[in-house]
Order: sequence, then structure tokens, then C-alpha cells
Amino acid sequence: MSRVFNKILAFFNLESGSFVRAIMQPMRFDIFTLFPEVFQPYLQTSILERAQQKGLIEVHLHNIRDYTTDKHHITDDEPYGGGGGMVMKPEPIFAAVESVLGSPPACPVVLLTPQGRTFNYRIAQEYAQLPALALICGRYEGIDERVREHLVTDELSIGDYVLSGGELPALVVLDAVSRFLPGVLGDPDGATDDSYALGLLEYPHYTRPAEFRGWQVPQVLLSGDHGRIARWRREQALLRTWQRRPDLLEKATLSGEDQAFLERLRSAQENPFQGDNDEV
Ligand code: 9D3
Repeated sequence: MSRVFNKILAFFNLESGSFVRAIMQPMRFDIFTLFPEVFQPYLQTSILERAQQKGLIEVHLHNIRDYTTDKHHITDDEPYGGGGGMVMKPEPIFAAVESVLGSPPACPVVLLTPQGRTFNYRIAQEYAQLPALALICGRYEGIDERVREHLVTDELSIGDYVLSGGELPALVVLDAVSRFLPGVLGDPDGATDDSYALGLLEYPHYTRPAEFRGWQVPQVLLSGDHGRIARWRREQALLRTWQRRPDLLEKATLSGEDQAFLERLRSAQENPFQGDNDEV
């Protein structure tokens, strides 16, 4: 949404969610899975629940088993060539996706698989530009290769660890993509996104009580001096990022003051017993 729209919104004092809804189609997610029930609790929680209520996203769950045609509703079979484990049969997956989305589907068809490229905020942001996205969740040892070759357009993993299926990864993708949609986080620009959030790690947060088990909230946060508080938070964010994710500093937008602070950190590291950077 353009910033001009924001100005108009602000001028007429309109709530962003309802305005966005009035002029935008919801983004549509179609999820193909053997376990549709695991999605409901998460989709009915917090931000995703509200995004659906506001008409910003629409989630359609499809049980692949409903598209089997045999008496026993079988969705898997033994691998040709032998070996352990079971493989997801192609027919119910093709039938499900094509009967819901047509043939060929107009939107990307994403297979969640350990063999996919690793999901990140850039991919989420790209998908958030689309009107619709289909997600296929694998189970068992794998999925018949013809599904990848002739139905799937994109393969995604969420990281290097073994999960039991593609359901949690599909929820991860759905959640991350939704957060980029205008209005989902309450901002009509969708500007509060992970590319901003990932610029630097966050500063430490505190809430009441001011003392808990003898542990004090940093005095500066109680000072009421907003300039000092802003500077302290910025320095804490820089310190944390420098300690834990120095890779992020290379892409971050840094002021002269930021760079001077980082220089002090670096020289404190090189000369640990000089200077007054006790906290470093
Ligand atoms: C134990 C079977 N593995 C043999 C090397 C292959 C395997 C198949 C299916 C491992 C995991 C799975 C189920 N996982 C997913 O479908 C999955 C996943 C994951 O496990 N980790 C990170 N991202 C994803 S996206 C889908």
C-alpha cells in the first residue's frame, strides 16, 4: 500500500484494517495435508486469527486422503526398487491440488521438503506479493518424484533438522508470509516487517516490577530521559548484534554514532584492560 494511501487514511481517521479489507482481496492459502486438524489451533490464535477476521488472509485446508478413490483410502505405498519406508502416492495429491486449483494451478505450488531451499524473510516477502499460494505437506519417507516434476513449482525447507512432516513448516511459511501483508500487524504499509526487524537484534526489554528477586531494571529505563533511553537501547541492540550476529551488521544501516560505538566495542575487545567499557 502506498504511503499516499496512509496519508489519506490518517486524514479521514480510518482504521487501517477495515480500509485495507475494503480495497484488497485476501491472500489465499491452500494447504494440502494428511493432518488438517493440526493447523486449526494455531490458525485460531492471535495474529492469524485476526488476519482472517479482517479478511486479509483466507486459509483453505484440504485432506489429501479425501481425494483417494480406493476402498481403504490409501495415500502411501512401498518404494519401487525396494528399501525401507513408504512413499506418498501421486494420484491423491494431483487429484486434490487440481480439483481445488485447476490444472495447471495459477499460483505457485510449494512442496515442504527437507530437500528444498531454506526459507527466509526474503522468500516470505516475495510470496506476500502474490494473490494465492498452495502448500503441500509431505509425510512418510518421501513423495513420488512425479509430484515434484509435474505439479510442484517450488520446494522449501525451514532448516537443517529432521521433522516428522511438512505441517509445521507450512505453518511457519503461512505465518511469516502473512506478517508481510498490509494490515496484518496493524500497519497499512506492512512496513513492520522482518527485513526491518532483522536489521539489528532487539535491545533488552523489561517490565514491572522494578526489582525482582533482587534483580534491578537498568536505572536508565526508569530515568524518564527519553534521549538517554533511546541511546541506551540503540547501543544494547548494537552490542547484542555484534556479539551474536555480526553478519547482520554488514547490511545494517548505521549512523556515524552507531559506527563510533562499534569502534569502541572493537577496540575494547582488542585492549580488554584499557578504557572504561566495563560492560563489554
Ligand atoms: C527420516 C527420513 N529422512 C531420510 C533421510 C528423510 C525425511 C523425509 C521426510 C526427513 C524428514 C521428513 C519430514 N520432514 C519434512 O517433510 C520437512 C522438513 C524437515 O524435516 N525439516 C525442515 N524443513 C522441512 S520442510 C518439510
